[in-house]
Amino acid sequence: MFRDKETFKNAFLEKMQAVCGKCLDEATAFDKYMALGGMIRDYTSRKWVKTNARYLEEDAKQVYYFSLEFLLGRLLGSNLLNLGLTPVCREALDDLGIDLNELEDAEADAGLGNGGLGRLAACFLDSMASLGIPGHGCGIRYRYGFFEQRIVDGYQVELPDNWLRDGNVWELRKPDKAVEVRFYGAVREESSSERTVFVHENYQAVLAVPYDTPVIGYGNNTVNTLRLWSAEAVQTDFDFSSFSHGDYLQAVEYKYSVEAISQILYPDDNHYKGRELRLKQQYFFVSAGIQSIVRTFRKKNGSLKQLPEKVAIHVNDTHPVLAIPELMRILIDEEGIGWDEAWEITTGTISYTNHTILAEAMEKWPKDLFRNLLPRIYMIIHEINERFCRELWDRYPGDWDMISSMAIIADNHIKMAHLAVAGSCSINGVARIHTDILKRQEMKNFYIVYPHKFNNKTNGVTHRRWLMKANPELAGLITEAIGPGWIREPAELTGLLKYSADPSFREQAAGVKKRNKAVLAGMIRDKYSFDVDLDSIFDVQVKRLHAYKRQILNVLHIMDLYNRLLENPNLDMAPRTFIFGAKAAPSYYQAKTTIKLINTLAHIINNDRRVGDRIKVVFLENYRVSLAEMIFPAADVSEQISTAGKEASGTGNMKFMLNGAITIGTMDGANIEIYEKVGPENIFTFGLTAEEVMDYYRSGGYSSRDLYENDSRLRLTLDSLVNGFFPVPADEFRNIYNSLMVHNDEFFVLGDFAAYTAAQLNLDRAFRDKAKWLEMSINNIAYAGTFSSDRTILEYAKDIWGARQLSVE
Ligand code: N85
Repeated sequence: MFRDKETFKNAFLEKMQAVCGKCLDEATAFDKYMALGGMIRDYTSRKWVKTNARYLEEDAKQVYYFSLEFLLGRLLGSNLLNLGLTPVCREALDDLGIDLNELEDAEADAGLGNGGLGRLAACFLDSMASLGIPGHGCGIRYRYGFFEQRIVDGYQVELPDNWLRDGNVWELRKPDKAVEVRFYGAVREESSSERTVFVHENYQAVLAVPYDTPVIGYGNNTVNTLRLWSAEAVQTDFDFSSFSHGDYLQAVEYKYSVEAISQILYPDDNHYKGRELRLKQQYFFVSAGIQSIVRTFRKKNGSLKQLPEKVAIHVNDTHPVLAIPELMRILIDEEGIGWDEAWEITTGTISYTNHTILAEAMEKWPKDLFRNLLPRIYMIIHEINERFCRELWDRYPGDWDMISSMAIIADNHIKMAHLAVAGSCSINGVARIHTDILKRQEMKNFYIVYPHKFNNKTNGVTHRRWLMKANPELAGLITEAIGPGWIREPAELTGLLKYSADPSFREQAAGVKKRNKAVLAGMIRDKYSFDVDLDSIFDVQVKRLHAYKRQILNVLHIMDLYNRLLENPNLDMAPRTFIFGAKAAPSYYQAKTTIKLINTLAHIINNDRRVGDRIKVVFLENYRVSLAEMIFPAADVSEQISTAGKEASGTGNMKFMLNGAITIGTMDGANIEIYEKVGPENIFTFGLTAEEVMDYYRSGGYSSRDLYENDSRLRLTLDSLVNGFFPVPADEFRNIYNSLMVHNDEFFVLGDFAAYTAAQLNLDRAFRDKAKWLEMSINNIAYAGTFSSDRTILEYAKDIWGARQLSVE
């Protein structure tokens, strides 16, 4: 259709007029983006309809990935890539004097997620479509995405992310597919001789309206669906009957309280807060999603008994776990199925992924709050718990400790992870060490009772967005060397191994890296008005700000290096540019102080002529998907320095590796599997192991004070947090100092300091051996194929979902 440049140009100009009512001369970059996006969406719609028709005709098993977060980023570039239209589009626009990159930059990021969990969901959508797996996303269409971060005087300031302000070309509103979701009220039981019927009364009804976004597969005609739900008042305008009764305010209040449900994304990462609105969000999209699945299923199939054969529902962490009681409710109350059969259908359909073992992220809802908001769902969970505990009692009579540790309702709370394991057919962790910790510690008793449910699915990232789109020059170089096979079979990247010793290939790879560094450096110059050295090590830590991720360890190393440089201006070292990007949860005080600390340190170092250009520190404002796409290709070093045992997997580590950066990291999460793939000669590992960390937690014996007393370098750096070294109010960084020194350093920053600085020295030496460094870098790319989300999704499809690949003509 758009295979040649002329047709593309004409179609674009026509769309331009139709969408914007303007000719090219008057159009802004955003107008042009909207026209191009609209054109691509129209082009996609035929494939979309065909894909759905094919799924129906084949009666193929459908996968629904339920997630409270989908961190998509921008869609124009990846849609063009997957449709194979990038070259023709670029040429056509060039002819018209338009720069495609500028149009891509006009698109707002869809930032409907916090971090790893939300981005994983987005990578999975891309892989499901690209592999031809009938898999769809289900979530919330937040009016405001993840906040925009500004740095003012070194502090984080949050601004609302009004991403829908100028419209969204990719979505289609489907009012005819709207469903009703019910909150509050009471349940009346009506018993007849045959059965008891439960009637939900005096509820508040909310209309869930779906917006569908196409998820385009790579070169395969498959277009799956991401369905995001928006909350609306049941009567679209004010309720005039109550208005006429003088209840004007009540009508307005109702409308706003309903719309609040899909208004904002909670900005908490790995931290749970028991807010009623969040519970409303969870039930809202889960109920809407399940109702819509059942409705679609019913059109084609008679009995819901076959649901597990035809549908797999996956819940991304515990946030959508109400899918379990909601499906039970529909089967029992609306379909008249008995409990046992309903339970078999439900547990056969639903599977669950755990993403964290941090205690503060474990969701548990106060019983009273829950029962008030969702009375019928509460009854069902109560019954699930009764039966579950009875079953445990039968198997482990008298073992109260075991049973109470596993109960779904205990201490006046509903424990969502327990409900998830009891009500699903599969529970998986996201990297080998994480799954092992789940089995051995966090979910030990559940593993004893249901060993067959537990399995590991090591995370992955889509190599299409994170290599082909983000780093087209490197992708081109790889294809030149080993052919294009790796694009469909990323494991074939190992073909690069024989090029890692090839001087000419190394030179070319070095050239690509340098040009990518120049692009990032150009952005830094434009935005922050200072220069960074392109020959310096670009040492990058980009991720959410969290104590367990230990940005502080990185900071202490920089402070120590700075001290050493001042002591010895001739210190033999490669110049370094330390780059940070991180958002802190708005209410996470210590995380916000850490941002101020990084910025204050950057200010001191970057303005100190004594260190000259040997070290620079940059904090990149507003870290997000589109910025990440500029950062990973330019990185030399990937900082993955969490306390061992705390980072479930990490996925940034994989994006860095895919772009030839070398990891300095702890034996944590997927770092371990990266280490096993690349071998000790291609990675810098250091620090306590997860076992050693556990031993300290169990048996004590850790003293940060002793480490401080015995290490003069460490003393020097730590003291400068509180001795007036920084030009800030006296106690500005006291809480950081106290967490390390007074509260005995929960995350073992001091304990790993010596090992970390030693690893950094090794890294510095390796970097200065250019040939060796390039060899390491190329080896990392070569081994990155395993960490493509295509590998991950094929494992989910085979082991958990029983879903098959299906080609669309
Ligand atoms: N987990 C993660 O991103 N978690 C959340 O975003 C999250 C938890 C949570 C709890 C990451 C309550 C409220 C909101 C919440 C892990 O930290 C990574 O190691 N948001 C892992 O790579 C990633 O999930 C993908 O599995």
